[in-house]
Amino acid sequence: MGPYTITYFGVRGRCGAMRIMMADQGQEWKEILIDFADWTKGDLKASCVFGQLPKFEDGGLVLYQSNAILRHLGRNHDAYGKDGKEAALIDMMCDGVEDLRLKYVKMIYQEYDTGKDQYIKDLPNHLDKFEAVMAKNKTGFLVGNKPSFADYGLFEVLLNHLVLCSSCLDTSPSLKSFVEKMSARPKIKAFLSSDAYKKLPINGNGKQ
Ligand code: 6SG
Repeated sequence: MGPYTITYFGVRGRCGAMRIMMADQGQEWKEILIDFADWTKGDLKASCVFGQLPKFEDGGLVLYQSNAILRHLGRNHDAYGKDGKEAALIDMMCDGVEDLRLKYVKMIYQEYDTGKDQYIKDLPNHLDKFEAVMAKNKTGFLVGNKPSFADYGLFEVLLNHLVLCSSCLDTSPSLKSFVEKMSARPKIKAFLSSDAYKKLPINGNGKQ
């Protein structure tokens, strides 16, 4: 396994969850931060399978697509359930997190000024679904009894939503407790208070 390298823009964006996951798993990684001027030259873009970042390297394995990278880390670090059934449920939750992330990203990048208030009003409808799963499982994680890659994804997207609206979890006690417990895990706590994490904006357009 490894060494791991992330190549991405200087934002949390699509790498937030994988960075938190690697930190929590005690895994070190290298960062190559790309500025937009270099990106527009086009050479790196042309070399990326889908013309996009992040790019993730695990030794000689080169991966694109942030959720594929999270899954790979799940396999490498035993964070993909205890059997096939748990793995299927974790996949399902990861896709649910992706749906929420896409709504968030659309609002941030395309309709922040006109759509933010409505987005916040609609948010309980989306968060309720995760609240129900979390409450039902009773372990403090989405599936099984330890964090999976879907938990890191959910955790990171919830952190972003708390910046958007600090009261957004007030009616979701299980999610609130999940965020508190994940934030208090020693390696996550250390990472979230590091300069490497704090210096990066959440999104590429400065909105949050
Ligand atoms: C952008 O969309 O940062 N990749 C992005 N943009 C550049 O030419 N499905 C995959 C996945 O999950 C989505 C990848 C994602 O991995 S992420 C990409 O490659 C392109 O398409 C969001 C992000 N946005 C910031 C950004 C990049 C270019 C323009 C806006 C850096 C920040 C501002 C300027 C440079 Fe900027």
